[in-house]
Amino acid sequence: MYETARKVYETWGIDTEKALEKCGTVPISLHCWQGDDVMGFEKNSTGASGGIQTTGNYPGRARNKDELMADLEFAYSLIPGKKRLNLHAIYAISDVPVERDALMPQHFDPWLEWARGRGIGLDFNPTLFSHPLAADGLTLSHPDRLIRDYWIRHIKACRKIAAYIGEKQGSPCLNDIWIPDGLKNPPADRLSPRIRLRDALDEIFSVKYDKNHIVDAVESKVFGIGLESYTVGSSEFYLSYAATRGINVLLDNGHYHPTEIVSDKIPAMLAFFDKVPLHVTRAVRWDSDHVVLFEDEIKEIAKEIIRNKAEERVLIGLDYFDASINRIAAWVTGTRNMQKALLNALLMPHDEFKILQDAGNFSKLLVMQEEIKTLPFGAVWEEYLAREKVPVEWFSPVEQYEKNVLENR
Ligand code: RNT
Ligand code: ZN
Repeated sequence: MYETARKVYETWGIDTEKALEKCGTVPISLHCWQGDDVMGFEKNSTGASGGIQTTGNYPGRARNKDELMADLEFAYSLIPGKKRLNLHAIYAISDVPVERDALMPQHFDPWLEWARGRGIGLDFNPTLFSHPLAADGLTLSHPDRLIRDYWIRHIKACRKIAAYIGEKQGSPCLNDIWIPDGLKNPPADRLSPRIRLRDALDEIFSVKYDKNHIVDAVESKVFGIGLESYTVGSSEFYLSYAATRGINVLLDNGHYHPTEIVSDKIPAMLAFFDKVPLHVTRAVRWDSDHVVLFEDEIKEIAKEIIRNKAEERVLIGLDYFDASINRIAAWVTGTRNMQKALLNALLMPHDEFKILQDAGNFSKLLVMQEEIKTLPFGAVWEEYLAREKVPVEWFSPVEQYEKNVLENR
């Protein structure tokens, strides 16, 4: 089937061999928090709060580092291509409880060791939710100086950890700052919290690190659960902040109004920013964090990365948490779908399409863009899986793992 497909693509001037080779080199950062419903390893953790929520109660959640590492290991064995791992600060490994503003690089040494042996790069996130000092939905923009200071210290600690990880692993570690800050009901003052956030960030970024070790990013959103009327860290706020401070904006495709599309934001950002980190998710009517599927917007996002040759500038990470299905199936299918979208984008004659656009030949462009949708993509995808030595049919092993491992938890 692959040989036939290769010939079909050849008539379109597309080299499937090149596409297969390239696809395996584009890293995707898996979010560790899909494995345990964003619980983390802190004692007495009750799960995600701060405008986000995991729904579902599927059995088998990873309850500690050994279970999470084992589940990740198994998931990775079913996913082709180059993988990274995205950690949150609440996944620190320590025998004694550590306050978040006292976290240190050594608390992530076991993760570094785990990742190094598997050729996996790490990314990082400060955790400014699921904590008593974030209970009223305000952190860096809190009117109370002491609470702001606590979170400033936390993020400073996290940047130090991320820079340490980046240096140790020899590839920059993304440090993505997302805060829940917002209000449920109409605000009396929309500006002061933003000034406080701006100043807190300035204090955080007054510490300088080597850009080869850390990529600093801020992540905006529209609203969170229970914080529907106002979000301090809005898109305009962070875009302006990042542009004036020389850092980056992370685009989470669940964090915009439903008719806004991140695929269009990527090239807009590429015109100005060196790096464009992503949280790829599936937003069902709102920021619902559903598993990524092989659907139109994911395909468009992948096209913007591939046709702009931005594989090294767009940092692909995933961000969803579905506890209603087998969590490993959620990881594997979401990551595979992102890879499918990349391979799909690699199998398109982008240069020819650009020529048609510039020549004003919109009839031919439209027709070609539609014709290409029914080329034998599936055969090339299966060849990719075979070369990456991962199974085409991967659900039976997941069922086995559920029976042998997850059901015993
Ligand atoms: C929340 C943001 C944020 C979190 C993770 C757990 O709306 O998307 O990225 O999902 O940090
Ligand atoms: Zn996100």
